Amino acid sequence: MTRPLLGRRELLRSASGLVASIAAGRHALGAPAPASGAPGRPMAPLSERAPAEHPARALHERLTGISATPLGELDGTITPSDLHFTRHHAGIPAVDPSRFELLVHGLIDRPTVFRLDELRRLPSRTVTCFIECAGNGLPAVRSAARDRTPGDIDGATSNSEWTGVALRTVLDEVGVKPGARWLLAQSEDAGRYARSIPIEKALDDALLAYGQNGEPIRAEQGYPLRLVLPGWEGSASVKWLRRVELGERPWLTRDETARYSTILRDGRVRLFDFELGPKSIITSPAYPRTVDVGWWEIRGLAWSGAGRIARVEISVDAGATWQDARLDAPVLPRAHTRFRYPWRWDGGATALCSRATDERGQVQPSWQEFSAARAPGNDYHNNHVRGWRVESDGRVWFERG
Ligand SMILES: Nc1nc2c(c(=O)[nH]1)N[C@H]1C(S)=C(S)[C@@H](COP(=O)(O)O)O[C@H]1N2
Ligand SMILES: [Mo]
Repeated sequence: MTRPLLGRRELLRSASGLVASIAAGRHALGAPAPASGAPGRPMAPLSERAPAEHPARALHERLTGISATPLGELDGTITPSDLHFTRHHAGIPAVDPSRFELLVHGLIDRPTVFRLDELRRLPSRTVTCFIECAGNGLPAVRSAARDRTPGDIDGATSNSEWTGVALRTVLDEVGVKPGARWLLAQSEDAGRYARSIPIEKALDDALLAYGQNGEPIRAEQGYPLRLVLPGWEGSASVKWLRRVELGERPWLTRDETARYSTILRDGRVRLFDFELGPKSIITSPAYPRTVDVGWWEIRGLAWSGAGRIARVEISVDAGATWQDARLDAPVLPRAHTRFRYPWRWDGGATALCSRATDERGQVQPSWQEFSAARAPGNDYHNNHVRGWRVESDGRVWFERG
């Protein structure tokens, strides 16, 4: 390696110093070749990605399955809408917005049908939050395969700006009767997907969302209307919403009993285990990229269903010692948070890991702690520390922890 190495302080002082140093190591310095001077192409009503960029979701089972966000190819915190992961159990229904109706009934004073334009007239709000599948990270639990990208491991989480009407506003309109403790949110997809939601969450921050990152929700995300329950397992955020019923007890639908229970090692089962724990993953450097000797910025995402991320620690020596990463502001509650940590690779074999703590003081468990608490084969809400093994030849492999 002929590249000049920067000191840590220099790197921290000057990001452009790093760029200059890398450039100087690889190329002779000189003015860039002049552009041709010919005008570029004209624009179109819709813009496109730069021709050299091809980020894409990995598809697993096309009819009922998951498409995964390519976390290792993205910067910042907002997931581009066409790269938002998708999970569905019965395909993506085509819902005609002009014929759309939301029925609200049950233990309420005024059973009501809302058209989409009526919902859009109600006071609205915008919230940035992640949606994460309860089974996210399942590949890491089920196999020890090392050739996994960040998206392969944890790509069933995405972060968007959602706009809509607070479910509380709609419930105030229809008048909830005393005694209503739960509500059923049902979809109009082919499986009539339905979940029971406690009234406390419905009255707290539940959103009936019609907007995603500034435009109507994508068909795959539940167009024209979905439930968004910030911080809760994605499976409870019912898409293609059709019906809300208020009642005294949960309905125990197939979609909440055949799946989504947490089975503990001591044999007990947690039903309605909604909130997701603190979690993080280093998105770079990560498989399939390689590293060479010198300075790198370790980058990753952290999030928690309990609120804000308070701290992310990084270990560059396989968990022996930990240092705090820098968190990008603003740190939003129940939203992806970007962390960064400068790392100088000296060429030795090691492993990189990240560990998140949320504002409630919950810490991401180790693989040993996590797997000791769970019944074997129970993959839901797995948030144990993930690692990346760095070999002395510069190759980087996923490591479960
Ligand atoms: N109607 C309906 N809503 C649904 C589902 C479904 O199959 N049908 N899947 C759930 C699951 S398991 C998850 S993880 C989230 C995923 O939301 P997304 O596809 O917008 O990422 O939607 C939830 N809402
Ligand atoms: Mo899910």
